Amino acid sequence: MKTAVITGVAGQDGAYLARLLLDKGYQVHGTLRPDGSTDLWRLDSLGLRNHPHLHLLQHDLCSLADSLALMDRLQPQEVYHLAAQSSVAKSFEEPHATVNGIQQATLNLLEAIRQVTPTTRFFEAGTSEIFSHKDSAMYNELTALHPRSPYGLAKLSTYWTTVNYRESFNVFGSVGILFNHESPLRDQRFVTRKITSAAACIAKGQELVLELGNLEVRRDWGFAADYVEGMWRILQAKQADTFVLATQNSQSVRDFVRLAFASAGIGLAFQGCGEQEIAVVTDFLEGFPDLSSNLHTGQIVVRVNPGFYRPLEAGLAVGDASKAKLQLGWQATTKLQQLCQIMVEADMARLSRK
Ligand code: NAP
Ligand code: F7E
Repeated sequence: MKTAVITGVAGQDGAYLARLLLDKGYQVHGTLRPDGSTDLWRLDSLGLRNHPHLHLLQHDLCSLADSLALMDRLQPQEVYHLAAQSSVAKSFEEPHATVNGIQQATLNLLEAIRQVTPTTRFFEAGTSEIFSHKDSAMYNELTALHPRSPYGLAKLSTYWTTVNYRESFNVFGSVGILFNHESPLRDQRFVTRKITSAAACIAKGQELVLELGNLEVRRDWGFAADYVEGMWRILQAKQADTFVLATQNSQSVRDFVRLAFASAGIGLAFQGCGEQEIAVVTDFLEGFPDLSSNLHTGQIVVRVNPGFYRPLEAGLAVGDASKAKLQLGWQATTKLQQLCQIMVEADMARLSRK
């Protein structure tokens, strides 16, 4: 039976990865914040909190001593380092804490592996935010790096730290350059879940206007459950390496809004442009419960709020995951429309349970 550590096990990816590894027969040790403030709702919703092979422990990622002790006690074969302040928007508000926290955590874990368990395989959750996102090219493992947010800057540093420990110290350190991946377990501060939860509330008759920032930006959005499979495959490879995980398709935030509301049975039309843009209800789609008593055609359900604009926007993101397909046999299988449907249905079900 293999032993794995997942840092940030209570996050979106942590929960899905824990389920994957437990299903594969691993003993999983999942780290939580040291102050006991972590909400375990995602582990609960996957029915994992009391799994006999899932062991939760508080861990201070900023302490090298804690990471040394962790490796010494558990002697894990694999470490999946997922814990991070993962919001790009928040990183513009708290650049120092974001950069410092992300850099220290990766360095401490790699140093603990180097000193204590040098054969442990290490996965670093890298990000497409290390790319500039300024042109229309597809981004792959060879693309020049140019982060445009404090979060991207921090992850650029952890990318190079992992590569450096691989090259200098022969640690099996691999990086997944992960494009956006979403799910019903996504926090609502991220735009997809913000949209799907609002679409569900509006369909249920709540009077709400969804306020969003830039509707033009395009993202390569996949399903988190597909991406954790990619993380596991990255650590099963013969050699440590770097892999892009992406769907190879991009859609705009506006497209995502349309798909999400359609998944709730609501047809929309966008009107106006820039800060004046709004979306109104045009019709109710067939195959859904009658929504006409909850909302009416012409009702404004989306408007732009420039307060959600970012100081610097990573405008376009499309990943080229052909290396992962060729070498790992991995590809994203869930289409965006399917993903929207999964997320909206989960949000509707949550509202029905309240
Ligand atoms: P997430 O849902 O925000 O989960 C992050 C986890 O890290 C949470 O459990 C959080 O704990 C924990 N954490 C945050 N700051 C911490 C700290 N200072 N000390 C200890 N724990 C801390 O993020 P995710 O979507 O699962 O992403 C997993 C990893 O992949 C992250 O490193 C992220 O940067 C990276 N990534 C994600 C995406 C994506 O689209 N999802 C794309 C590229 C890269 P609390 O629950 O207590 O806050
Ligand atoms: O924004 C735009 C916003 O916050 C997506 C993280 O997992 O993926 C994620 O970072 C886009 C941005 O994710 C709103 O300007 C418009 O262009 O959902 P997001 P993100 O910044 O792409 C990367 C790959 C990671 O590594 C990160 O960890 O949507 N947008 N209006 C909005 N975004 C938010 N949050 N809220 C809005 O109202």
